[in-house]
Amino acid sequence: MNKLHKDLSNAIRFLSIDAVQRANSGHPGMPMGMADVVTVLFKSFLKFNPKNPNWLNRDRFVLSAGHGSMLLYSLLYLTGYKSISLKNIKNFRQLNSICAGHPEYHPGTGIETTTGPLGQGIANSVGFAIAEEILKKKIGKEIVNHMTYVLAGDGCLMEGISHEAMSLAGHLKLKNLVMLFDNNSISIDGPTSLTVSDNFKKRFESYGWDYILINGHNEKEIFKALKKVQNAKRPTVISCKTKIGYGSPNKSGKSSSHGSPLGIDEITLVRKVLNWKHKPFEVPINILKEWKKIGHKGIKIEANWNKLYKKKRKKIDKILKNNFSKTLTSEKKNSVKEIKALATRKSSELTLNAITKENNTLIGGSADLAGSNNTKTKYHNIIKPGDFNGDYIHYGVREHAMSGIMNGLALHSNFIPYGGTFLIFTDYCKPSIRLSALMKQRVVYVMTHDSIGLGEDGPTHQPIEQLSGLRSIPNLNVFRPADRMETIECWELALKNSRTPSVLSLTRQNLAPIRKKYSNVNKCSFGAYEVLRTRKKINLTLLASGSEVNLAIETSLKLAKDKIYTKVISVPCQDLFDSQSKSYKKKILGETKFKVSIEAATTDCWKKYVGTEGLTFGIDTFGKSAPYKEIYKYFGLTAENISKKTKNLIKS
Ligand SMILES: Cc1ncc(C[n+]2csc(CCOP(=O)(O)OP(=O)(O)O)c2C)c(N)n1
Ligand SMILES: [Mg+2]
Repeated sequence: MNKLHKDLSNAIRFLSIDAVQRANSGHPGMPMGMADVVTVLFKSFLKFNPKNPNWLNRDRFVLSAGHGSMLLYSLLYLTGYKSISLKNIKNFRQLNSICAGHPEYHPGTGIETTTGPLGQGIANSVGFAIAEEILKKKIGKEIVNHMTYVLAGDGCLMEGISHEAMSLAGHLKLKNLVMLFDNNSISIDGPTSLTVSDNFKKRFESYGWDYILINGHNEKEIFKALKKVQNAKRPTVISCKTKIGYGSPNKSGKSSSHGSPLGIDEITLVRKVLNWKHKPFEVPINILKEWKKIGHKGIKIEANWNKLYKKKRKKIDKILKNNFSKTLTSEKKNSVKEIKALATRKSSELTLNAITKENNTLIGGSADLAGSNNTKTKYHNIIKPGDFNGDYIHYGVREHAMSGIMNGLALHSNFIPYGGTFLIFTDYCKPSIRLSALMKQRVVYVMTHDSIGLGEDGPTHQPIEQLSGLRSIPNLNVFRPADRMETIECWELALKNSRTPSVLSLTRQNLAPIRKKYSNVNKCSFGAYEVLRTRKKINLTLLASGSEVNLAIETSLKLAKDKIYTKVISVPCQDLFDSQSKSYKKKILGETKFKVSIEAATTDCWKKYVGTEGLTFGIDTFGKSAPYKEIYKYFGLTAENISKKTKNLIKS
């Protein structure tokens, strides 16, 4: 083996070994096994500039096997990224270190996405690759022509999301996507023969991927495979046969090197085997220089690219600009002219119709429910295999991959992805929704059929605990609009919040309009606001969201007949309401002793508002299969039942 290659890859190995040992925690096996592959990739193929990690046309390198985070930190440090110093590496896994246990996305650091939950990085990388193709179509192949490389292990490929994402990538013929499969046949419980007997070649080829099998420790084979994929016609898996913990005499090839420090004695032996005579964390100056040289190459490459970019910059900026406010304002003005009852999924479609007319950056889609989620508009062009002149993705029945792919689309550049399915199937999207929130990405989840109001499809399809679960995810706005005006306002908030993902929970059934006047203040931005009061001085506060706001109004009017006076508060977004000022919250919640909530879902997330004195009306069991009005009755969600129980409460 070439001496330089050996030195370069051993630098990665020993930084990883030493950092894990010092932290007394972490995963040395994967970086030791994949060091050869990534060395060749970074040295001879990857287009990147450590001095500008945000360069639009950089190749994306995604570490889906996030437990091997030290591999990424070593590469970033060695090639000269400012984000990662040797001191940071010595602080691996310590509080607030950029070198966190698993890679955590921070813009401008070289860490392209947050990984660790296995398989997510694969879906992200499909999103990156789609984004590249779309952007290339929009602004030209001289400006956008980069690759996406994703490093995935046995674990990533066992996960369901890998099947969904790779199947779609193959279908779409994403030739700019390369997977480096760390085919070491070891995972935590031992050899993968315990759990997997897939024929990888057949598996990937059946998706429409090319498959190249190589020895992942042979520099020449690695080079040849990477050279080949530069002109691929389809996505490619380079299956790298590697030894986990390469170089460790007692632990290589064994799961014992996967996730614990090797131990001082073993590390001494590895130093002997790999002939590495340097102290912990010491990378000899000549080797460091070689690595820095590799990083340096990108400066010139980007500078040349910049000459082209500058010429077209104005045009590109125009293409990538997001400006929805005017359109949304005129939508709001239009909406008050109509007084028809509408499902909020339909209101969402009308909003999307308006904003997709001229927009370049919204990328719509749905997991095989376009007609039910109302996500596709007449202005969309559909993305097809090998044809990326579009802005709408038919994700197929692949909710999890859709969500992970949307994260990739959002991370790539200026795109704002939105995708639909039924609210019940947020359970199939949840790991990726959580990552949208953690990574502060503007991804919009359009979740329709949001309660028992969907009717006959029954309890398997009726969300009950989903709203409550989603509301408990930090940095996620869960919107449940009550009519067309609120739907437009919620869309406006979802699009404006560039660092918070949103779930739009929308009805299948029609809802009568509540807001009949145009207001230039976005009332949903307060999270909760008054829509009705039956007298100046009131004895009760009724809180409701979405389809139950009309029910609250009906109840309120009924109670007024019995001289119980109320105000009705629409709560389109608990997350935003919870972040309002103390005085605003007091104004909403502090006026009456008794408070009552109504939402056709679990009641726990309303208890914080109604307190011990109040009542919650909702559903704390599974739904029912029947026409929806009957189900509402069955669960006591009627003005009659609620007003009766409320009267008793006030009298008590
Ligand atoms: C979704 C998910 N499930 C479980 C884990 C815990 N986990 C981390 S690594 C790993 C095994 C991965 O095996 P492989 O990808 O082959 O990695 P290697 O041991 O070869 O480094 C598991 C189960 C995880 N991180 N994510
Ligand atoms: Mg493995």
